[in-house]
Amino acid sequence: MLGIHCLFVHVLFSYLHPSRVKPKKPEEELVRRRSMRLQRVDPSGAPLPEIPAQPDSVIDDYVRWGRRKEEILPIPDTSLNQMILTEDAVTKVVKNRIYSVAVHPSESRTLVAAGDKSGQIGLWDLNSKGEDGVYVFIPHSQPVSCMSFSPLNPAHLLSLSYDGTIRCGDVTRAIFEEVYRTKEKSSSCFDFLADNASTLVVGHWDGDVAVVDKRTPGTSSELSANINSKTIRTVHVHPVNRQYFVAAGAMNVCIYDARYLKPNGNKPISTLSGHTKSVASAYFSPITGDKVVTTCADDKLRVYETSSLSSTIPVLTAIKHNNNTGRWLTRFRAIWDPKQEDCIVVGSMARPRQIEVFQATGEQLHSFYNVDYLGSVCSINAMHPTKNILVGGNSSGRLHVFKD
Ligand SMILES: *[C@@H]1O[C@H](CO)[C@@H](O)[C@H](O)[C@H]1NC(C)=O
Ligand SMILES: *[C@@H]1O[C@H](CO)[C@@H](O)[C@H](O)[C@H]1NC(C)=O
Ligand SMILES: CC(=O)N[C@H]1CO[C@H](CO)[C@@H](O)[C@@H]1O
Repeated sequence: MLGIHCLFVHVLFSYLHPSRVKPKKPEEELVRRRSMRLQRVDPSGAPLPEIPAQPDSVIDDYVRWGRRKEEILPIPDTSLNQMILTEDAVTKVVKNRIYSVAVHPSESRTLVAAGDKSGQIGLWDLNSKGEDGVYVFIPHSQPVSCMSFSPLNPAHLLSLSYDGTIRCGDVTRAIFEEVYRTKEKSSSCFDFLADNASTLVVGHWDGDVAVVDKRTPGTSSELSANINSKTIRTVHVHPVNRQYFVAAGAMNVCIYDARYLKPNGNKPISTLSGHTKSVASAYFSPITGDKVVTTCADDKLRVYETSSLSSTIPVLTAIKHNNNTGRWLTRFRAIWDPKQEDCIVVGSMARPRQIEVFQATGEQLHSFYNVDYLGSVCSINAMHPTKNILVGGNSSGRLHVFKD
């Protein structure tokens, strides 16, 4: 009924074996190549010693991309109270400020990724002890602002960078293939248009969007469309009606139909009105897409009702939220818990340092904090699609993982 999206994929996720990758000098890691092999480095950038080759350990993993309808959590969700942060769930995974995080959908292993300001991607396997579980790659030369594991192949991590490229990293082989490259532009965000990840919509800082088909040869887009926005910070595809995407940028947040995009003169289907400063993000609610949450520099999170798309959609709820992260911290982006329809998760300036959870009505449901192990603002957060796992990234490369 609600278009609840659950795809059951049996995968053989052959375990990371970086020792098989020949080390290369950092100078060789030039972005120009279509495909790159990368060495293992520690988060400060220094190469790690080779570890002896080991037989591939193959994990028969069970990956799901969403909960079954009967598993969707009731509201309010009390399982949030069971999620805690322990000392061993805080680690530095990348060198610099975190711009993006992603959680691998595996239900048997906890595997999280962070992308940083310098172009590093750190992958952390929490089932390995301490820093042994951290793998760092440098597939980009500028901030990695958007990442997602591929729904088609869970060993693939797609990453987008301000350097204008999207790469598809096979993390088991440390090969990062270029799937998209813009000409003289900088990209900000992407999302999968087709739910099998064959096509993508990509946002650019100059206000254009591109549609990319991974199946066509080369690394250019099928279409580049000017959508009359000064800039685009996020694009996000409707979870059910996948032709719709919401683009957020300057002060405008608009919904478009990807089927009718053309190079110029595009008109939005809907405009989400009321923002008075720049918008950091806009995301559809995960199961029905009936709501959108935005994060704006006017100190408000706004929730919109998008079950029917009229040309102007007024604010349903505005939630006061201090956005003043200042210059040195990444801006907040409120996300939805993918396991439920009505649960907004966002970093916070409040003390003790915490990650806040709101209902779409504005009521605060919960806050994640731990005075011993969470001592900083987590600007960028992500949640596991089926398990109780929340990852918060801070502005010096550290991840904090709350779980039950
Ligand atoms: C992915 O989806 C597209 C559009 O829905 C379809 O044309 C294509 O055949 C699919 N590809 C795979 C590998 O399933
Ligand atoms: C990130 O977190 C670590 C550990 O919690 C902390 O030591 C560091 O100061 C934090 N960085 C920032 C920029 O807050
Ligand atoms: C209303 C308000 O104080 N908004 C602030 C949100 O954060 C940005 C910087 O991160 C400030 O410039 C705004 O003044």
